Amino acid sequence: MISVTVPELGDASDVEVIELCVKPGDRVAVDDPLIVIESDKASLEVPAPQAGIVRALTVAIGDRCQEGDVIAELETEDAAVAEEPAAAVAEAAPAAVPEEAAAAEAPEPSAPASTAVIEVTVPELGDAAEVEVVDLMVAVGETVELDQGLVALESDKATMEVPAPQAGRVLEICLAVGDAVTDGALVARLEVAGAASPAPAATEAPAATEAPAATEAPAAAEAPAAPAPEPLASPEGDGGAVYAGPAVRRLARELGVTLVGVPGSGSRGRVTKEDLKAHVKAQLTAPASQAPEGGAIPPIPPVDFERFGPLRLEPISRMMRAGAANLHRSWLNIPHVTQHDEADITALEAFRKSLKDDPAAGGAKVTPLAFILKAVAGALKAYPRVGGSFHADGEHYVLKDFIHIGIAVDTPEGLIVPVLRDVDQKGVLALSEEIVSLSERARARSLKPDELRGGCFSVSSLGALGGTGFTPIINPPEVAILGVAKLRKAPLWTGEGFEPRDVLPLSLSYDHRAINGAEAGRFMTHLCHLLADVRRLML
Ligand code: CAO
Repeated sequence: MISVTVPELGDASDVEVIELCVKPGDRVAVDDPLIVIESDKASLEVPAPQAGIVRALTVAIGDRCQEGDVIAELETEDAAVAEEPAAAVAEAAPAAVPEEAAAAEAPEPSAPASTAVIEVTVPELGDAAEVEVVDLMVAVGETVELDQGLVALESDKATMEVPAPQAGRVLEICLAVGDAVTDGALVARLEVAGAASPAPAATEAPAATEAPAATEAPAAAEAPAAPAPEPLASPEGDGGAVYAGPAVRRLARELGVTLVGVPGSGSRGRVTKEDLKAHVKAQLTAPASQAPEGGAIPPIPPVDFERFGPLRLEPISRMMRAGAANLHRSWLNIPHVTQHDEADITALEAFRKSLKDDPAAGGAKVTPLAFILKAVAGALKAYPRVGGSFHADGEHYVLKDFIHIGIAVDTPEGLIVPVLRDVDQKGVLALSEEIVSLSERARARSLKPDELRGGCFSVSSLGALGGTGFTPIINPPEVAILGVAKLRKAPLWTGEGFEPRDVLPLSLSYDHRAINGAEAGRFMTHLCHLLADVRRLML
């Protein structure tokens, strides 16, 4: 029989038991989680140091405990072995300790031979005296790359991330969501490769690496504290925003199941092994029962890409993940239809080019997009349903007495859609300046939350890049979006002959539940009409 104790807790003196993963009488394998404990910074599972039978749990949910407190009594599979002094076991039967267990239980070499601990602080905040911590983007124990965001801060003017100044491992996060901080406040401590650190972790490391894993294992079994706390909510891979422990993640990997979408029944929505098994069971049985209705979306089976050649893994940014979820939601919920048309913008282009030398334009960068937004505002005034939304009550349609239009901006982190307000009330020059300002700030990730909501309609312009047309995906709760492709010279029939004209391909994707084909057709005809004669934009 061995006593399982609370592992080393780093800075946390006191943790709360938030979940019991086993009950007395349960048979557990090595590394199976026994309980889950949580400090204010991280959560971790206390694993079974050896395979065996749980004889007693000595804590209950809500209990607070400290490093070294006994949490369970475990009758190991080989009780005789367990009763031997740790060192003797190691000498007598080093091979009896499974390699995996040895690795898991040996005190983790908490620092490579040459490491340093660095402190990351809040950088210069400009004119903002104080900012609020709005997101912790990493967890204790996580490996981070150079420039990876650690925390997100928000003032009343902007949001910003504090990046990792070096690649390394997060030892401590020193802030909590909701904290108000100023320049120089300590954000986190990172263990990084480099000069030997005076931190105790670094000095202990060589001893840990020199000691053979098998010799360490039984000793570790008495104090299963050794593994570094693995964050339950890891931002990597499939389990991005999923709250699940390492054992569940391991099982998910073994089964080839993504944890996203697995409903968690544990404390605070944590996904347990039982949840995962139930999910797999449901997935296996669902196609048979749902196939005739065609309601189930067959999952794309996971592929072991390594079989086909060498790989590199690139982290998916938070923005890209959020964008992917929005696009998927839209694609699955909205019956999209796309109406294509072409606008003759020869006169518009002549006028736009003339603005380059016009002192009235003040040297502003004026692209076709500003005119397109102005024309869309005119078309939305004439066809307000296109700028409307379904009401959440399912019984009304919302018609808006304002015209706010989003523009899709391509950034290195992913697509983002800032919104220009009251487009119908602004001139082309003001809109041009706003497009430049919003797209620059979108790429610098300094848009305010309010600048990202409230749109009635979106425009996605790939005109600068090329292409003859594409079908954009609607940005809900909006019901329509305009895709703009590259302007080209084309011969157009004037009634008397062909003339070279500037032709702009446009594609309107619309929600067919909200807008019928005739209305979409009329909207596009009106839009093209407005673009063909810029004078009409003044009306
Ligand atoms: N046809 C031909 N040329 C075009 C054009 C069009 N439809 N639209 C713009 N251009 C020209 C501009 O006039 C400019 O050239 P000049 O400087 O000589 O005038 C050049 O292309 C570059 O324009 P831009 O991209 O800097 O500016 P913009 O106002 O057209 O677009 C913005 C701004 C933010 C929308 C754009 O930078 C962007 O991010 N586009 C990508 C949007 C996207 O990814 N959509 C896909 C979403 S679905 O996945």
